Amino acid sequence: MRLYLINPANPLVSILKVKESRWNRYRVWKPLGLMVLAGLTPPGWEISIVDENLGAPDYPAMPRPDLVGITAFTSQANRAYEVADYFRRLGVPVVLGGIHATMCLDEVINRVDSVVTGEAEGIWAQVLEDARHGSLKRRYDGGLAEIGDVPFARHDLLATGYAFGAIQTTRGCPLNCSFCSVTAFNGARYRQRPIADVVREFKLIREKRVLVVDDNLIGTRPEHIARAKDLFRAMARADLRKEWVGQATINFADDEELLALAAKAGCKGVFVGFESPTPEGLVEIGKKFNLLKGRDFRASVRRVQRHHILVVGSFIIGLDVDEPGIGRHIAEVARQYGVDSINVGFLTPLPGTRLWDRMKSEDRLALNTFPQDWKYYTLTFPVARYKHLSLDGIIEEMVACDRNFYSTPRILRRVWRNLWQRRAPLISLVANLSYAGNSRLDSKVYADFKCQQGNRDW
Ligand code: B12
Ligand code: SF4
Repeated sequence: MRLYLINPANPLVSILKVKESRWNRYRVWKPLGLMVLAGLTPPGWEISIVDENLGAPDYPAMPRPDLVGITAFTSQANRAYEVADYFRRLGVPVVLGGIHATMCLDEVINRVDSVVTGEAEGIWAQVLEDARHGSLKRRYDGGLAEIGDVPFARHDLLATGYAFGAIQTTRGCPLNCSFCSVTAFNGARYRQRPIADVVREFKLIREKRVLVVDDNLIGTRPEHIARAKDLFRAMARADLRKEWVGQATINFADDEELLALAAKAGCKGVFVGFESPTPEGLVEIGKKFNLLKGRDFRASVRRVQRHHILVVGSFIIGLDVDEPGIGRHIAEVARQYGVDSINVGFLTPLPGTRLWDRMKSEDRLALNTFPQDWKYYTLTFPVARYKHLSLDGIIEEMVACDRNFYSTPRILRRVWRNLWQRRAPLISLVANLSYAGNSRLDSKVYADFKCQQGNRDW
């Protein structure tokens, strides 16, 4: 039985534009969900993972599969449906799973043969068995997996073409920020994989550099942090010789021992969600965690950096409290914090989030012809009606923010500082050049976007 597992591309996602900005080569990440699905697939199935992000596959030239499984974030849904149509026309059954299928079941169910909602660990074997007998059900629900049942991802598949390997060590997040899908999809209970499994799986990864995809690597409570320390100790003891980057909340900076252990385990960079430069903004999105009394972001960033770990700050433009000038304000605040690079997105109501419910009920989804408009739900396009910012206005804020933070002298200053302080200067250079290149690309993309969308009702 031949199984294709497909990750559809969205041509509007700028980090996939490798030709236009060669630094993006280092930022095409592996579709870990499909590698885990492959790990769950019993022997007897011949598996190919097709990542369209590596280039357009020639499906007609490929052998006919017996089953196709497609994954999709919301921004990939349109292409997922095109691929599904192609294979269904050939009479090949198509199963769609992942976050979009879970959040938009009613839309997805009419476009494929079968939908799997939730995490796949508890249900995939059943789906395959039913497919083998030609008796696929329309819908399966995997719910939340027992964390000890997460298999090793198939790191032997997709072994070339990427700068980074990928692994997951925890699932879920208790913080439930209003714009984020993680709590709705993976649950509020923070689930940690057995440490021995994580260490053994790390050893299967061929790349020297690894992305730890966890949404919140260390968690929020003392017992989470204690487990994170145990994990880092075990990784250091195993002498993995990997360099890795991950995502964490700012409490990562609160514990010197944790930072020292993370660095010893190979941590080279951490992506931190600051989200808004103002307390009002943090209250609006429900990230009160960042507001804990006495928090000094600049000191926190410094503490992380002293362990030779880069800090990438993530921010959002378009909150109800954001007024003209927010773009420059974010760039300035990020400089004051001293972060090594920033990633700024437009506030985007993603289905299944509290933000979606609120904006939809207030009739503020400007791009609302679905499924066609999903391709713009990448966080790199304004898709909603923002309280104090027009369509032109919010784009200008984004451009001003990028120009300010990624001006050539500022990039050079940051990279020089990284070199001087022995803080992953190469990764910093690539991250800065890639972000800067993409913001230049984005300026062109915005011009086209405004031509196409400007006459809609904003
Ligand atoms: C790593 C990651 C990325 C990587 C992507 C790597 C890749 N190609 O997969 C990068 C950095 C490129 C990325 C980009 C984006 N991301 Co992202 N990303 C994540 C993150 C942190 C982890 C995903 C992951 O690997 N999980 C681990 C695997 C094992 O889990 P999984 O993929 O969910 O798969 C399980 C199930 O879903 C299911 N399953 C999945 N696919 C299938 C298919 C079938 C057939 C079946 C049966 C089951 C199944 O089985 C798996 C095992 O249980 C998630 C957060 C999260 N917790 O999901 C956000 C997340 C998926 N990203 C998100 C977003 C918004 C984006 C962007 C649009 C914007 C951005 N700038 O971040 C872009 C879009 C990229 C695009 N191509 O369109 C949102 C998506 C929300 C939504 N409704 O779509 C999430 C949920 C984060 C959030 N804060 O809300 N992302
Ligand atoms: S944004 Fe980060 S902290 Fe907030 S719910 Fe999502 S994963 Fe958790």
